Amino acid sequence: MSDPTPSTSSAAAEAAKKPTVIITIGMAGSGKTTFVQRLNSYLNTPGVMPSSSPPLAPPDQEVAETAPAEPKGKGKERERRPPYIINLDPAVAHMPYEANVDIRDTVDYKEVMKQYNLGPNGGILTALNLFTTKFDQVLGLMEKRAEEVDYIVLDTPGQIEIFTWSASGAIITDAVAASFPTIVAYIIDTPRTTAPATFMSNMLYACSILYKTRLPFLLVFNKTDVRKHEFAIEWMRDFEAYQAALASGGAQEEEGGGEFEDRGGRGEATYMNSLMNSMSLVLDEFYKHLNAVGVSSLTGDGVDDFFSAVSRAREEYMADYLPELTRLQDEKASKEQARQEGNMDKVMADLSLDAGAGRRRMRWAEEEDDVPIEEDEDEDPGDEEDEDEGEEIDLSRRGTADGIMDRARAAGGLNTGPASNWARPG
Ligand SMILES: Nc1nc2c(ncn2[C@@H]2O[C@H](COP(=O)(O)OP(=O)(O)OP(=O)(O)O)[C@@H](O)[C@H]2O)c(=O)[nH]1
Ligand SMILES: [Mg+2]
Repeated sequence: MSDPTPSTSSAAAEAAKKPTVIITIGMAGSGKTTFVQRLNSYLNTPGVMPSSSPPLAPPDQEVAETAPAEPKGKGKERERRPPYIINLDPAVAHMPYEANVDIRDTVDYKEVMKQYNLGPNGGILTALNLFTTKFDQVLGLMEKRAEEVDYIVLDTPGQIEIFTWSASGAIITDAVAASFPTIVAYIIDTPRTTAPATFMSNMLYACSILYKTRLPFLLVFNKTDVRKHEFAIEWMRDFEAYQAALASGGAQEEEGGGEFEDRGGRGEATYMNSLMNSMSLVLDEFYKHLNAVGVSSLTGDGVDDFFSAVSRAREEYMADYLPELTRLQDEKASKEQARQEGNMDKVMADLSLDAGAGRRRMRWAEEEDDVPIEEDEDEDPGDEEDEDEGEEIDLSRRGTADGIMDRARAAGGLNTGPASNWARPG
């Protein structure tokens, strides 16, 4: 990380006063909406917020390096305050919380489907795109409420790719992250990720979102009331444990297996197994940068841990993301300034050229009875081959106005009537 510059420290001071934005992302049915409702009910219940003690992170993670002793900018014993909730899912049928901003109030995705002749996913995507065109207003509302809330929570559409791989998702994420300390909470359906292959595809997705957004990232293993998430923590901590589970095929047998069948049979080295083996080695590095918590959105178990992890992720935003953002903004501003100065230089150069050309034209005009001449069209008036294009021009014979007029007349481009008046170039 670079040394703090004045703009970095002023941006940090500004950001320290702002609420934390939590963007919930996850596969369809992972429990995003229920999770948002759980956060809502937790923050609406009188009590104090937990401190930023280490959450259930993979044990080999060097927590001390990324976690400062206490969160800055906010008191240690913070009272809970109701969050500000934004629903970005136009297709949600039942919403257990009352959103402060609801995309459904702005766009009706079923109407969008009809008007644009789209299927459900296309309709949701287009509805989100339409809403994004107004997102500056949402940002304005968030800024307005910034003093009164500690958390702004975003619920995203069911189909994960609608938010994570669409232009509107990127615009919303970048806009929010540029204005507020922002973290991504990646919700995982724990009981449905017990198969090593499903676990891996979920982790790959998480990895792609982490590297795309570069925001502080929290893995939230949801539905721990149904299945504890310890197995996942162990797989993240120890790739050999993951590979052993893969080899035994044990996890795939639970709850009907995952999305991928172990087609080679128990323990047999299939292509899928060898791919998963390699991926587990690749993802080992990725896991080191992650915080993971187990939560039950149904019972509320683990929500304290989640908020502790959020405090730490906020610090991460301030320490890593914000200086980088400020640096990029400064870089962009100085590039823009350089571009404008370059344009100005070009304009000045053009002006001086024009001034020179103007003087030259004036001289010629005096010599040639005030008839302006284009250099490459001027030839000897007496020459038979005058009309041929591309012939060499003898400037020394540039001569009388008559000659010029003859040539122009011969070329058929000159109105030689009494009112003839050539437009002057430049
Ligand atoms: N047992 C259990 N069920 C949960 C939990 N969280 C969510 N569910 C259930 O999981 C289902 C899906 O939950 P939602 O909150 O709608 O999931 P979502 O990710 O918002 O779904 P989409 O927006 O449609 O993708 C519902 O039946 C919830 O009741 C949990 O912690 N425990
Ligand atoms: Mg939902």
